[in-house]
Amino acid sequence: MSDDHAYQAISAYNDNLIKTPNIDRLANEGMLFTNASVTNSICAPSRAVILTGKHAHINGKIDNLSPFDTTNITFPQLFKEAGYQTAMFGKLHFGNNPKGLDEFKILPGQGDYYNPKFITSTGDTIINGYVTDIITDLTLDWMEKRRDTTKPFLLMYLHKAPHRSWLPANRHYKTYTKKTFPLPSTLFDEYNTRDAASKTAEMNILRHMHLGYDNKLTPETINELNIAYTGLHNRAIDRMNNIQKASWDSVYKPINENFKAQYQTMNDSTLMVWKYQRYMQDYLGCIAAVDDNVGRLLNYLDDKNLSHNTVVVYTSDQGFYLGEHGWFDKRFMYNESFKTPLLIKWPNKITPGTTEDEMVQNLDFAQTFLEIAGIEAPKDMQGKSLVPLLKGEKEVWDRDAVYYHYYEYPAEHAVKRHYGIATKQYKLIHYYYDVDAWELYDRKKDPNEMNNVYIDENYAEIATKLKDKLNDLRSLYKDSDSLNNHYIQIYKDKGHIK
Ligand code: SGN
Ligand code: CA
Repeated sequence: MSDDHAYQAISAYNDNLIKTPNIDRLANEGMLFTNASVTNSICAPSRAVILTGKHAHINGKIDNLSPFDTTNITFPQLFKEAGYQTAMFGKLHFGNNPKGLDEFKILPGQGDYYNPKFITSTGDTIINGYVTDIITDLTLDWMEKRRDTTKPFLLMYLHKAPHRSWLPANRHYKTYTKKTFPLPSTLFDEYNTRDAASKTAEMNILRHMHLGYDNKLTPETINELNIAYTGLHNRAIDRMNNIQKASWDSVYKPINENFKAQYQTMNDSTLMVWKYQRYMQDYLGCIAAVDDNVGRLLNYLDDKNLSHNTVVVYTSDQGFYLGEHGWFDKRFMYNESFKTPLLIKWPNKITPGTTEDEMVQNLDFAQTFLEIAGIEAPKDMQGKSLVPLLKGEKEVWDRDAVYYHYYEYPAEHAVKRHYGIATKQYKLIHYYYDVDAWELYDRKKDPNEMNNVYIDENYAEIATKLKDKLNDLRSLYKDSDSLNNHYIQIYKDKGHIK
């Protein structure tokens, strides 16, 4: 799993931006899910849903800020009880250590790209190097030296990349900073048909992405150009040692010089395009290292003759905006952050090269993994095992809608609280708490979700039906207005809102 990896940046889904031959191997040798989504598009809540098989309102982890309730049963605990050897390496982002793992080495919070610190069961340690390579080194070290070959294993290999603030490895920033990427058709979206939530969100590349922190202009450049200061200096860069920093400067200083030379001639639109290109260069540069390292791990499995009976799953904690609607970040129920990559390889069970467009969610992962391993899933898990889909038995799959609920507001990026329902054809979203607004999209006619048709008379009947269905889903998953109020009250108690 990686963090904030948009499906648009995996060549098995879309090869306009980057080639990811190693991740693509999982699609070529297994199944590519084109309609996989999350239930709440933000990091720690997504991980909690994956681990517990329960929606956020049930497992309690509604946002990145609240603590994870460790009385929840997580699937690694069940694997361990069933005799599996279990291990986790990389980013968890929970504030507490994982349960049910024989060994873990995890990053504190978001973790760092360069010379990162790791939390282990025996204390903290700083490891020199680049985080994506290190997480793989730790994983392969465990596989090679401490894996008990008499037992089956569950390994959670969790990248920090490509999370903000996007610091690529030296071998990748040298090439990616020279590239130019195609602009998304909705880069200059002005949110005309949408409700206030899109207009007030703070994740527009032109207005909210920081020239310093995100785009790597130095404080000196920003001062010299008298730019009203937007964003802190990127402290993550300060972790580099002298050699790493000298290499970084050899590439990023010329970028600063080049920006200085053109700044006076820039308008909003050219500045937007410049920021988008800088964003893509660093973001995709981070993904290039993820892809290299996925290759290392897959090759290891091949070399040790483990591939034939190992299930490999690649996913992200959510999707991400790569300039669509002018945005970066996630949180909204619109496609780019609602959907998440999902590629699964299961030799002799999945027909290689299959594409599956059924609506599946991260909510389904725990029950899927448990069924694959022949372990009984607790009755109160809320997903559905994907095993029938993996085996090509589509006729037993009867899901026609999925549920979504985002909570973290007021907070960074200012995305309002909302819940909604998606079917293959439509998406209905309700923004609540400080607003009461509905949006409806015809996903088939309007795949970019540019036209909110909620007030269009032609869609009145559809809207009513979808509202009924949304209510049914809320009852099925035991969500309610009183739970909304409960979680709002927690923000009030903590002083996040008045
Ligand atoms: C950090 C980022 C945000 C991001 C959240 C959540 N800001 O706070 O841009 O939305 O993480 O991301 S930063 O200034 O610290 O880079 S998540 O993937 O962990 O949910
Ligand atoms: Ca994330």
